[in-house]
Amino acid sequence: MGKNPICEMLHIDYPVFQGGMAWIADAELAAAVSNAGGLGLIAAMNSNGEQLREQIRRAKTLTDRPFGVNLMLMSPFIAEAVRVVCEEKIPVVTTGAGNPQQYMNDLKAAGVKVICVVASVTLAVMVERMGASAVIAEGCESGGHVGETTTMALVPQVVDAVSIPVIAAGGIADGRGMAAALLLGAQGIQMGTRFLTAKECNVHANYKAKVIAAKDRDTIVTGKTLGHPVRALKNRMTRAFAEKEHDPNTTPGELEAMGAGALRRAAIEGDVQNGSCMCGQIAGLVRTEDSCSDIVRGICADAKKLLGAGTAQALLP
Ligand code: TUI
Repeated sequence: MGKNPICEMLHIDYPVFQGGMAWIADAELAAAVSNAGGLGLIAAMNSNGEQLREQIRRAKTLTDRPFGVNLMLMSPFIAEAVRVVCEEKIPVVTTGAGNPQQYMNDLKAAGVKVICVVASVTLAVMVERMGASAVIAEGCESGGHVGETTTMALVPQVVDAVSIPVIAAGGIADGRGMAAALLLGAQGIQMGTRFLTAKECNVHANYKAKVIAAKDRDTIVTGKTLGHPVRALKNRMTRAFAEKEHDPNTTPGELEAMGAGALRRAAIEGDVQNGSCMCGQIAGLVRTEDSCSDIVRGICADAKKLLGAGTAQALLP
């Protein structure tokens, strides 16, 4: 068995993280991914401190394995979420959609490992200096909030710029994607879209069905004019949003109002026409609803085969 630095650091079997999908990544999904030997993460995004604590305690009843919390830095509840993570002795957090600087000291003082999602080399270097334990280099193929650089271009540039481990994200949903990421120099992967259709994922069935039906060109990025571009499946909502966004008479407030509550509408209520079905470009490859265990083990086994015995020995368990 090879030694993978991310597996060693986090006491997990496979270097596979589940993306911290807002309104979707709950205790059940996180526990299922952790039970499969990967790293499950509860999304703190839509929860206040006490709701997050409830999810954390629920996950603790569902798994004895390590799991983490994803901190969305634009969340109105971010300060409470950081406090609860420290109090509940969560071993690792991932951060996204911003610069984690102001929370870094508290998290590290509480013994929490901080792994930051970055969309640029600049931020990767900054968070390494702040004490991040690893970075997740997320390309713009991802669903949700995206940067501008593709995974193929971003990952090797981040790998060369930092000395901490790099996890690749964006556009990865099978063993081929994982093998490619490892060859680019990443030491692990994070997947959102693939886990969105997992059996243990509680997202609304309409949302899952739309992801499974999606083809390669079915996503679009909207919200660039607001400063937070978001990738989601094309639907009535994204068409209306894109139209408004290109109309010079539209105010930013009107656009913000259109976006508010849209993810909840799709993920919880199942309104996949008027809600936001955030999802990555790799959706076209995701055709089945599988268990988290089949996903994690299957992808690692396929990647290992593709890489060949020598390379695989060094990179995978
Ligand atoms: O955060 C994500 N994906 C998300 S967050 C989210 S919730 C949301 N809903 C509506 C509007 C906006 C967000 C849905 N999906 N991924 C991690 C990620 N972080 N991707 C890109 C970044 C990123 C981008 C710029 C991180 C830092 C950054 O720069 C910040 C700085 O200050 O330099």
